Amino acid sequence: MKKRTAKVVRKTKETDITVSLNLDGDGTYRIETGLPFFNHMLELFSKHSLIDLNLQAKGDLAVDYHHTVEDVGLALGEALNQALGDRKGIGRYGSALLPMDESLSRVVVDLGGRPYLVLEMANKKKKILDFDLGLIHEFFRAFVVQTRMNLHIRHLYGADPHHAYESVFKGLARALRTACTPDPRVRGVPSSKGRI
Ligand SMILES: [Mn+2]
Repeated sequence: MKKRTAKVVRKTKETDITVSLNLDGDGTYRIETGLPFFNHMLELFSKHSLIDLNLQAKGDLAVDYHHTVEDVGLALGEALNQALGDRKGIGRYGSALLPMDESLSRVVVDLGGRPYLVLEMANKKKKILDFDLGLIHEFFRAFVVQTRMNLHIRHLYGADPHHAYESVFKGLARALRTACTPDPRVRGVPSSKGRI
């Protein structure tokens, strides 16, 4: 099979980001964004998607965490889009119901090329330490646009914000793992239109 890897370097006045990934990996990661909670979420994502991920981001964290989180979403999405190539032979769809203690999330993915995000969190907590959880919305928005994916995330219930977001990121990992995996019965692009 053709290698499904990508490397993206994204450098602006606000952030300097390098992402390398291997879609057909075993979930090996090296992640440093300068934001421990965000690192933790991306590490879970790599581990459970089995996507090898090396992500190094240096951003203007002294201004705000916003630029770094959003730009990591852009760079990661761009890398995923590149690694998926022409998307021939993939399953295209994937979904997961993922629990983390008292939390449950439902995550549904379509790699059909049309960017869309629905994100609804039953957990309304705004912060974990000094990390504004609203930034996760910015991350996913950037991510779906660059990946060209439709992503529906619904955190159904659960009081602890750490568990809530952990179930979301693990759910994304599992759903994406299914959607990216080649299906030997799929010939060409998995769309009746003939292109994605
Ligand atoms: Mn944790």
